[in-house]
Amino acid sequence: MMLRVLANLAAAIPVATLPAATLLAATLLVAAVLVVVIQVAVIPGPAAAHAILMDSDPAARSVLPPGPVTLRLRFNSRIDHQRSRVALRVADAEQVLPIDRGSPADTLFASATLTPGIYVIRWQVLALDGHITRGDVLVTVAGTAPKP
Ligand SMILES: [Cu+2]
Repeated sequence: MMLRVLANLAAAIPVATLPAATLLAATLLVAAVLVVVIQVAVIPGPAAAHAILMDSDPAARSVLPPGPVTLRLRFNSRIDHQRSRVALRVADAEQVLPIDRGSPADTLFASATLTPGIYVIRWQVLALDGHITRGDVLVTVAGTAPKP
Protein backbone atom coordinates (compact mmCIF):
# COMPACT_ATOMS: atom_id res chain seq x y z
CA MET A 1 0.00 0.00 0.00
CA MET A 2 2.79 2.38 0.98
CA LEU A 3 4.63 1.36 -2.18
CA ARG A 4 1.61 2.12 -4.32
CA VAL A 5 1.24 5.56 -2.74
CA LEU A 6 4.90 6.33 -3.37
CA ALA A 7 4.75 4.99 -6.92
CA ASN A 8 1.64 7.03 -7.68
CA LEU A 9 3.28 10.13 -6.26
CA ALA A 10 6.34 9.57 -8.44
CA ALA A 11 4.21 8.95 -11.53
CA ALA A 12 2.04 12.00 -10.89
CA ILE A 13 4.93 14.44 -11.10
CA PRO A 14 5.04 15.97 -14.62
CA VAL A 15 8.38 15.54 -16.36
CA ALA A 16 8.16 19.12 -17.70
CA THR A 17 8.73 20.64 -14.27
CA LEU A 18 12.38 19.59 -14.21
CA PRO A 19 14.82 19.53 -12.56
CA ALA A 20 13.58 19.74 -8.94
CA ALA A 21 10.69 17.40 -9.70
CA THR A 22 13.08 14.90 -11.27
CA LEU A 23 15.11 14.83 -8.12
CA LEU A 24 11.96 14.37 -6.05
CA ALA A 25 10.67 11.63 -8.33
CA ALA A 26 14.00 9.84 -8.20
CA THR A 27 14.03 10.10 -4.43
CA LEU A 28 10.52 8.71 -4.22
CA LEU A 29 11.42 5.82 -6.52
CA VAL A 30 14.44 4.98 -4.40
CA ALA A 31 12.24 5.15 -1.32
CA ALA A 32 9.69 2.86 -2.96
CA VAL A 33 12.37 0.32 -3.84
CA LEU A 34 13.69 0.50 -0.29
CA VAL A 35 10.21 -0.13 1.09
CA VAL A 36 9.96 -3.31 -0.99
CA VAL A 37 13.44 -4.46 0.03
CA ILE A 38 12.68 -3.83 3.70
CA GLN A 39 9.30 -5.58 3.50
CA VAL A 40 10.82 -8.67 1.87
CA ALA A 41 13.62 -8.71 4.43
CA VAL A 42 11.36 -8.25 7.46
CA ILE A 43 8.54 -10.69 6.67
CA PRO A 44 9.66 -13.88 8.39
CA GLY A 45 7.25 -16.33 6.82
CA PRO A 46 3.85 -16.86 5.28
CA ALA A 47 2.16 -17.13 8.69
CA ALA A 48 3.11 -13.60 9.78
CA ALA A 49 0.23 -11.41 10.91
CA HIS A 50 -2.48 -13.81 9.85
CA ALA A 51 -5.48 -13.62 12.11
CA ILE A 52 -5.31 -16.45 14.61
CA LEU A 53 -8.22 -17.27 16.88
CA MET A 54 -7.15 -16.45 20.44
CA ASP A 55 -10.29 -17.49 22.26
CA SER A 56 -13.97 -17.91 21.80
CA ASP A 57 -17.18 -17.81 23.78
CA PRO A 58 -18.51 -20.44 23.92
CA ALA A 59 -15.14 -22.13 24.14
CA ALA A 60 -14.23 -24.98 21.81
CA ARG A 61 -15.69 -28.35 22.87
CA SER A 62 -17.89 -26.75 25.51
CA VAL A 63 -21.38 -27.93 26.33
CA LEU A 64 -24.07 -25.30 26.73
CA PRO A 65 -27.78 -25.18 27.32
CA PRO A 66 -30.23 -24.43 24.51
CA GLY A 67 -31.45 -20.88 23.95
CA PRO A 68 -30.12 -17.56 22.67
CA VAL A 69 -26.37 -17.14 22.72
CA THR A 70 -23.92 -14.40 21.75
CA LEU A 71 -20.93 -15.88 19.97
CA ARG A 72 -17.62 -14.12 20.48
CA LEU A 73 -14.50 -14.88 18.45
CA ARG A 74 -11.38 -12.93 19.38
CA PHE A 75 -8.29 -12.85 17.15
CA ASN A 76 -4.67 -11.84 17.58
CA SER A 77 -4.99 -8.97 15.14
CA ARG A 78 -7.42 -6.53 13.66
CA ILE A 79 -9.73 -8.03 11.07
CA ASP A 80 -11.84 -6.71 8.25
CA HIS A 81 -15.37 -7.24 9.52
CA GLN A 82 -16.90 -6.57 6.10
CA ARG A 83 -14.95 -9.44 4.55
CA SER A 84 -15.21 -11.86 7.43
CA ARG A 85 -17.80 -14.52 7.95
CA VAL A 86 -19.30 -16.59 10.74
CA ALA A 87 -21.53 -19.52 9.97
CA LEU A 88 -23.20 -22.13 12.08
CA ARG A 89 -23.24 -25.72 10.88
CA VAL A 90 -25.55 -28.28 12.40
CA ALA A 91 -26.63 -31.57 10.85
CA ASP A 92 -25.17 -30.65 7.43
CA ALA A 93 -27.09 -27.39 7.29
CA GLU A 94 -25.16 -24.13 7.30
CA GLN A 95 -26.51 -20.80 8.41
CA VAL A 96 -24.48 -17.61 7.90
CA LEU A 97 -24.81 -15.34 10.91
CA PRO A 98 -24.87 -11.56 10.68
CA ILE A 99 -21.83 -10.07 12.39
CA ASP A 100 -22.69 -7.45 14.99
CA ARG A 101 -21.74 -4.02 13.72
CA GLY A 102 -20.39 -2.96 17.09
CA SER A 103 -17.76 -5.72 17.18
CA PRO A 104 -14.32 -4.53 18.33
CA ALA A 105 -11.49 -4.42 15.77
CA ASP A 106 -10.10 -7.84 16.71
CA THR A 107 -13.38 -9.57 17.60
CA LEU A 108 -16.49 -10.89 15.90
CA PHE A 109 -19.78 -10.96 17.73
CA ALA A 110 -22.80 -12.78 16.35
CA SER A 111 -26.06 -13.92 17.85
CA ALA A 112 -27.92 -17.17 17.41
CA THR A 113 -30.56 -19.24 19.09
CA LEU A 114 -29.42 -22.81 19.60
CA THR A 115 -31.43 -25.96 19.97
CA PRO A 116 -29.86 -29.24 21.15
CA GLY A 117 -27.31 -30.61 18.74
CA ILE A 118 -23.65 -30.61 17.79
CA TYR A 119 -22.64 -27.29 16.23
CA VAL A 120 -19.65 -26.16 14.27
CA ILE A 121 -19.01 -22.44 14.45
CA ARG A 122 -17.19 -21.92 11.18
CA TRP A 123 -15.28 -18.66 10.92
CA GLN A 124 -13.39 -17.07 8.07
CA VAL A 125 -11.64 -13.75 8.57
CA LEU A 126 -9.59 -11.35 6.52
CA ALA A 127 -6.67 -9.92 8.44
CA LEU A 128 -5.37 -6.46 7.63
CA ASP A 129 -2.31 -8.03 5.95
CA GLY A 130 -4.68 -9.31 3.26
CA HIS A 131 -4.59 -12.96 4.24
CA ILE A 132 -7.64 -15.08 4.93
CA THR A 133 -7.70 -17.65 7.69
CA ARG A 134 -10.50 -19.98 8.68
CA GLY A 135 -11.33 -22.47 11.35
CA ASP A 136 -13.99 -24.31 13.28
CA VAL A 137 -15.15 -24.20 16.88
CA LEU A 138 -17.11 -27.26 17.88
CA VAL A 139 -19.72 -26.89 20.62
CA THR A 140 -22.50 -29.11 21.90
CA VAL A 141 -25.90 -27.86 22.94
CA ALA A 142 -27.36 -30.33 25.39
CA GLY A 143 -30.75 -30.61 26.98
CA THR A 144 -34.31 -30.47 25.87
CA ALA A 145 -35.44 -27.79 23.50
CA PRO A 146 -37.94 -25.41 25.09
CA LYS A 147 -41.50 -26.18 24.09
CA PRO A 148 -42.93 -23.71 21.56
CU1 LIG B 1 -0.82 -12.97 6.71
